[in-house]
Amino acid sequence: MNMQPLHKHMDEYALWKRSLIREIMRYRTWLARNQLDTPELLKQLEYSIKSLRADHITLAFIGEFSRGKTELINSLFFANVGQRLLPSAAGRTTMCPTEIFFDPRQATSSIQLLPIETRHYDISLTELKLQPERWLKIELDYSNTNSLIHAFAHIAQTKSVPIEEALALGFLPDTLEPTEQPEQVLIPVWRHALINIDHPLLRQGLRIIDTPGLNALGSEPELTLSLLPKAQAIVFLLSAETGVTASDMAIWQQYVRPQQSSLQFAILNKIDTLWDSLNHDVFAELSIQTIQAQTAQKLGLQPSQVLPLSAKSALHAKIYNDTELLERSRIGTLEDRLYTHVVAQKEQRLEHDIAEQLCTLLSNSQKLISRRLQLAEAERQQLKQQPHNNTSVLRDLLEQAKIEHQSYHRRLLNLKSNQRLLHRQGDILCALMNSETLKNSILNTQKAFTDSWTTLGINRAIAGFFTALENNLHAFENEALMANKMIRAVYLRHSVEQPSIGIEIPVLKVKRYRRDLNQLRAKMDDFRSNIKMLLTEQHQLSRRFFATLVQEAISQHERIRHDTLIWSNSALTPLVQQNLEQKQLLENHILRLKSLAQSVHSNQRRNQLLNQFISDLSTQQMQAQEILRNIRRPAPQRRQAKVVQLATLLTATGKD
Ligand SMILES: Nc1nc2c(ncn2[C@@H]2O[C@H](COP(=O)(O)OP(=O)(O)O)[C@@H](O)[C@H]2O)c(=O)[nH]1
Ligand SMILES: [Mg+2]
Repeated sequence: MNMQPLHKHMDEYALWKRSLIREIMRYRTWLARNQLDTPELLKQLEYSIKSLRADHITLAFIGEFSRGKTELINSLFFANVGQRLLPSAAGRTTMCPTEIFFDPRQATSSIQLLPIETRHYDISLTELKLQPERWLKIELDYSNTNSLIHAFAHIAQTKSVPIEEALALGFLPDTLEPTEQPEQVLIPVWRHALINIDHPLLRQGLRIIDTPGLNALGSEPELTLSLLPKAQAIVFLLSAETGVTASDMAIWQQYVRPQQSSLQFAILNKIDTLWDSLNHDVFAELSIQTIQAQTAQKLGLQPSQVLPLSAKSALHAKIYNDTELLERSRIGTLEDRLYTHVVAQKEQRLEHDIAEQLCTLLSNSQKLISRRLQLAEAERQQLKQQPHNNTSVLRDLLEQAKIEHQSYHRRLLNLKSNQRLLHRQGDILCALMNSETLKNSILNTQKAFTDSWTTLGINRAIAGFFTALENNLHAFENEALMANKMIRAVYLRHSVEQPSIGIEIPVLKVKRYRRDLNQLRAKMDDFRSNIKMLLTEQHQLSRRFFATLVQEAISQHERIRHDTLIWSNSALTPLVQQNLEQKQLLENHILRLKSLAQSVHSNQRRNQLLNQFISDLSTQQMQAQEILRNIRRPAPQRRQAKVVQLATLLTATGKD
């Protein structure tokens, strides 16, 4: 098994992304030098660079309090601090959801804290993140570990308030922690924490979400509805000490399982408590295996999907460089899985979204240059064979080139009008995802909410809202069908005219939107079936609905509009680009033939000019070849898989 630490892999991943960005920039320069840099293509390349730069890997840690989530985060990522960085102790420590990341745009490291009282306003967390004045900001001094630890201690702050106030803030009655005073309960001081620190792994694009237990998941629905779905992986923690309790099960079923788009890992933490009670290694191993199997069965997983480990021993082992203990903690297995599953999935997505598309564009440019080179080579041969009659040969070649040039010119004009049609269709599609339409339907629902005095009325309002969303998506799908028909027809026509095109037809993919909407429907149905239980106060119910499910509908709309806009601007780019490149090169070719044909040139001078041109073309081609080769280089993980394969092959051959 590959036991290399996670940060090494993240380094490789980040390096690979950076090399892709570098190659895109080189390609941009190459295009400019060859006068092939069209605004559409430049926009597309800019977008690729931006998405590579903004790429993140988000890991969310979920589980009941005291399962060791924070300890695991400390041991996976912050052991280099030499101490326990994030507060972790017996009982409840992490009181608010905490996002840890590095934002290079901010001048200093900081921790930002959102007061719990903001729950009184009808503002979603997403919006609050855009209002820095509502957060308490504490600057962090990264060189001083103690001051860091002191600042992080804020995450654990609690205060005592009357029960009614806790309920008004949205806490569910059965999750409240009593205090010594009657009628008073403990609640977190902060609602959410954002930690921005400069740390090698975070710098490479890793984001971590630490969560408190069930109480926060239940009272901060936006967390489950908008923050968790953005995570590539959810690490669900259990403790070998307690096994799978009822509240562990509730978290697993309500919050982890439904996040189908992310990878899920179930961790059986604190296996060191089994070492203590059973000194003999064989017994300890057996009892770990037994709990692992039981846990897997309860969660409906394969035993191999439950990873036993000890976060505490791992942290200790890393701080004190104890390799034996590190091995025993089994943290390596999790690091390995995070790498082989999470990073690999990301790599594949980037390869598919960015690298493949670039390869198509580049290999087209390259093919074209090869053909021009062949042409020039043929000219040179002709000139060599007919040294006395070369002006008429050149004139023939010139005629041929002009005819070819005409045909590209016509195709480009055609494409331009297709592009106008496509933009119009794109406008129609975007108009369907217009925020005004959605806003109206939200206002209607809001009114229906306030006007209804019964569960039934609210139920109807929600159903009505969903129907409006569904009708809208239906209309969108119909329009998308038409747009895709058009794109297919254009591409097919061009591939008949130029069989060498070999470009995958970029249709607008709409299936995923239906899937997203179906997931939203499931959540809304859930919400509706829980209304009776939740109907403590209508205002709160409504606030919860609008801050979460409606917010999600809004972001789905935004995502669709964003995708559609990009699509309608870029769907024809490969075709336009290809024709434009052909036309451009023919123009250069014509100019050159004209100048060669001028009678002032001696044969020798003609040969010189032609040689010069052939050598220029070869250089350009070599450069394009090199960029292409670099972009084609497999992502680190695929590369490694190849090396392993090769090594196995070599050993096998060696044995024969
Ligand atoms: N024995 C043992 N204790 C652990 C382990 N991981 C965490 N703990 C302890 O469990 C308590 C709760 O840990 P914490 O990380 O705060 O849990 P969280 O609430 O899930 O974030 C702390 O006292 C930790 O030291 C472990 O692997 N073994
Ligand atoms: Mg914690």
